[in-house]
Amino acid sequence: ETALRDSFHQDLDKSFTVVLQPLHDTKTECLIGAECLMRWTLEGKPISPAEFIPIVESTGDINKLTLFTLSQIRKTVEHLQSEGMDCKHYMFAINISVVEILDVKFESKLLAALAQHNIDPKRIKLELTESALIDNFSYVNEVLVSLQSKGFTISIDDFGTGFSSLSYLCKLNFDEIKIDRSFVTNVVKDSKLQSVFNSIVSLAKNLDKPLVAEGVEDMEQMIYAKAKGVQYVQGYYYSKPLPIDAFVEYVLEDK
Ligand code: G
Ligand code: G
Ligand code: NA
Repeated sequence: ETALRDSFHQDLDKSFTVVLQPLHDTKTECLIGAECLMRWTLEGKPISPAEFIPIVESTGDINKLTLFTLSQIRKTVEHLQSEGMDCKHYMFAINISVVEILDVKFESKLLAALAQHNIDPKRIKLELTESALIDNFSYVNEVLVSLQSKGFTISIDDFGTGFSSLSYLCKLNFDEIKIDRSFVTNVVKDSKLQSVFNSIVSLAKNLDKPLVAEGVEDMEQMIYAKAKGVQYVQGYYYSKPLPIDAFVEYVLEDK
C-alpha cells in the first residue's frame, strides 16, 4: 500500500487513463453519454479502482482524479467535434467520493475546472454511492442542493447495496437512482433478483426519479429493464468501458 501511495505521486499524468462506458436510452436505444471510469496501470499491471481509490482518498488526492477526469471529458468532446459529431446533448457521469464533498472548496474547484474546460454542469452527472451518503448527511445534502442549483445531476450509485434506511431518501436531494449491477445481471432468470429489481423500480416511480440500470449484459436484460420502465442502461450488452479513441469510434458507428 505504501508502494502504491508513493507511485501515485510520481504517476498521475503518466499512467492514469479515463475509460468511458456508453449510456443508452432504453426507449430509443440511442447513445446519451457515458460513465467515466479511472484506470491505473503501474509497471504494466492494471490496479483496480477498488484497490487504488481508497488509497487516493486517504492521501487527500482524490479530487485530482476528478479534475483529471474533467480534462479527459474535454478531450473526448473536442475529439468528437473534430469528427463533426454534434455531442452537445451528451451526459458524462463521474464518480465522486464523499471525502471530496467534505472539502469546503469542492464546488468551487469543480466549477472552476468546468469553466476552464468549457463544460456545462448540465452535462455532468455526479455519481455518489448510497452508503457513503449517510454519514455527514446534513452537510452533504446542503452541498448537493447547491450543486443541483448549478445544473448538475445527482445520481445515487450502487443503489440497493447500502443497507441504508429508506427515510434518508425522503430528505436527500438527488435526481436519479442507479440500480446496482448485482440486481441487474441475471435478473431474467432469478425470481429473487426480480423482486428486488421491481421494488426499486416502484420506489423510483413513486419518488418520480429516473432509473439507470448498470451491468446489462445481454438483450434479454435490456428488454426486461425497458419493460419495467428503466430509462437508461449501460453494460457489456452495449459496450465495456472504452478508451477515448475507441469511444469516439463507437459514437461514429452508433450515428
Ligand atoms: O471499473 P470498475 O472497476 O471500473 O470501477 C469500479 C468503481 O470504482 C466505480 O463504480 C467507482 O465507484 C470507482 N471509481 C472508478 N473511477 C473512479 C473515479 O474516478 N473516482 C472515484 N471516486 N471512484 C471511481
Ligand atoms: O461502481 P460502478 O458500478 O459504477 O462500476 C462499474 C464497474 O462495473 C466497472 O468495473 C465496469 O468495468 C464494470 N461493468 C460495467 N459493465 C458491466 C457489465 O455489464 N457486467 C459486469 N459484470 N461488469 C460491468
Ligand atoms: Na459509478
